[in-house]
Amino acid sequence: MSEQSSPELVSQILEGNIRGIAKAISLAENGLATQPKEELIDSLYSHCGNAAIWGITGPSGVGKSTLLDKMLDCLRRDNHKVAVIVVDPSSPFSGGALLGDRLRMQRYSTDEQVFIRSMASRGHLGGIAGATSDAVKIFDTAGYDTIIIETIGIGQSEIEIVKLADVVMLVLVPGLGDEIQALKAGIMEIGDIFIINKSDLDGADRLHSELEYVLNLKRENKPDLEHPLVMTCATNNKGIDELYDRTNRYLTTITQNGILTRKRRNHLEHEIRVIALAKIREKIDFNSRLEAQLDGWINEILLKKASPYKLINQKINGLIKEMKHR
Ligand SMILES: Nc1nc2c(ncn2[C@@H]2O[C@H](COP(=O)(O)OP(=O)(O)OP(=O)(O)O)[C@@H](O)[C@H]2O)c(=O)[nH]1
Ligand SMILES: [Mg+2]
Repeated sequence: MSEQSSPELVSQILEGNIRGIAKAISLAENGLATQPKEELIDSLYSHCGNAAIWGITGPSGVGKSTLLDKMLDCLRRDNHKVAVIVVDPSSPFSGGALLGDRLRMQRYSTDEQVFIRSMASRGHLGGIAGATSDAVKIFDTAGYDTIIIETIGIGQSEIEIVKLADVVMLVLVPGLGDEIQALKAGIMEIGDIFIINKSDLDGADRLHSELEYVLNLKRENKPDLEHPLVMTCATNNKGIDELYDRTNRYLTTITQNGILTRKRRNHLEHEIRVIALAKIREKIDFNSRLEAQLDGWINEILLKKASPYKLINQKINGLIKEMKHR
């Protein structure tokens, strides 16, 4: 590391030093100085594994941050030290006014036991999920016992991010229309705890029965878990205690019945795959080589000098051979 040695930064993180943590997270987020970042994360690794990791996801504006703000009351009441990471995979910028507004947890900005941080995706080897995973390790090492990841949206990258979590909360609201129809198919897979927020709005009861129907199928298929559905009105503090209790109960259950161990193993497997594939791609510098050759490939196929599969197989094998000689 240029101006600060890695061991120095590691001990700052272990002490819970706020500036050290912020610096380490920027390093993880940028992912530019790859070697110092990898060294840093490797030296934190043995200290990790103590924090409970919560994920909260759902379409934009459903009240995720407002819910988190209220959950922070419960967590602080129970003396937890909490880190919140707000991720917007669609935005290349972090910390801007928009995201600042999205945090909605300003009440805790002076509480030293609460660290709220937004993150964006800038060229991390494992994508934004990789950067988030590194940030989790940093907070875990720094003694935050509860780490919450909020991600906006319900696309593939958001799901990748919440997959890091021990427990995933999926927030929905009445009036999502087609969005909810599209979600239903995947709903079984995304969440552990389902939340209908804005229960003060029309249509909450109907959404509740629709989701109960889908969840009952899930409960039949996976009877070892409850798959709770909680109605909340975050702005009026309704349902927050129940949500908090259900979350804790879920975590206790999966700790006791071994599901948590399995989940974390799966998460690690996924992480290894993503990083290994990214490293291979980086090693053969696949993208730039492809870019350099692509025009030629297209021409050969267009002029019917080569058939597509045959040409692609040949060229890829060529690239792999080149890699072996490097
Ligand atoms: N009526 C009603 N409004 C709510 C409720 N919860 C949150 N809101 C409002 O919904 C708006 C969006 O809330 P946020 O907490 O920022 O939602 P979010 O899901 O974090 O939004 P993004 O991070 O932008 O995706 C705010 O104006 C909240 O005051 C609720 O239970 N009922
Ligand atoms: Mg938000």
